Formats: sequence, C-alpha cells, structure tokens
Amino acid sequence: MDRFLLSFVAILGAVLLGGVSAVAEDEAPANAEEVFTKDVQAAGQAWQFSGVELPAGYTAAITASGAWTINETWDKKVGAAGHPEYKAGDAYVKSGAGEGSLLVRVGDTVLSFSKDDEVIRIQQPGRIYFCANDVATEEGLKRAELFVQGIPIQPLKDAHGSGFQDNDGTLKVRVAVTKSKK
Ligand SMILES: [Ca+2]
Repeated sequence: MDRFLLSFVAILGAVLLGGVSAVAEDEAPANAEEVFTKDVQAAGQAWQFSGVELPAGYTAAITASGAWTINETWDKKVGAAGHPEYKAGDAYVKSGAGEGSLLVRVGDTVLSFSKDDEVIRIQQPGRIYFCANDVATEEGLKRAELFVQGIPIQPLKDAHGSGFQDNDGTLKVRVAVTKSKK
C-alpha cells in the first residue's frame, strides 16, 4: 500500500513539474531579448565584428551612444550620426551618409545612422559588423590588422588624406536580439 502511494506521488510530481516547465518554455522565448555590446573604434579601418551572427527569424535592434573624434580639424566630437553638415564624398566607405557616422553591415548591405538616437533594425541573417564612415587609405589598411575579427577595408584608388589615422575614441553600440514577430 505504501509502495503504491509513493509511486503515485512520484507520478503526480512528475506531471506537475512537466506542466510547469512547459508553461515556462512557452512564455520565456516569445519576448526574450539578448543584448550584446561592442565598443567600435573610430580608428579601425575594418569592419569590426559585433559578436552577433543573426539567425533567420530574429531581429536585431541597434542603438549607439557616446562620441568619437573623426577629423582633427573639426571643433567637436560627433555621435553615431556623424557630422551634421558634412556628407561623405565618393572616397568614403559609404558616400552620401554623414562623415564620421556609424555604419552597420550585414552581408552586402551597409546602413548608416542618420540620427544619434536612431534605432536601426535588421532582419537579414548574418554577421553584424560596424565601422566609422571615413576615407579608406593605404596607411589605414596597414593598421587594420589591429582589429581582431575585423574585415579590413581596402582603399579606393587615389584615396588620400588622413582617413582613419586621425580618428580617436569609441562608440558604445548595443545590439538587442529578439525573435521576429510573425
Ligand atoms: Ca579621419
């Protein structure tokens, strides 16, 4: 009789535990958010790996804070949107975006911040990289190997000027990954 009762309690316990864990599994991942941060170096003429390889079916919400030095002749540091008045010319990594803006790359797609407090959302699967928008030069390429896990950015022919060499500081970039809403 005692043995029977013990077995019954054991089974009941297993059923209850099973039920609880099933509920937790259903609730947890739906809104779960995983956050990664990366200090992106202004001086790096390389696509700097965020640490995030976005799987299919997930969304990355990217925000940035802080300010970096992009051109020593400017009288100020700039944030993720780069210089408010200077738009990048053809020799820049991304022409048309703000000089010194934060660039985001996944696959062959390159996006730029146009406001310091913008949220850039990515759903394209793949590794997410960052870089400052500046002129890629031969000199900058020599220093690109300093950036572990980065993809060096080849200079355009005839690219000249101080490029990444006069850059300093970092932006703190936050990548929040969630399951995409169906
Ligand atoms: Ca520069």
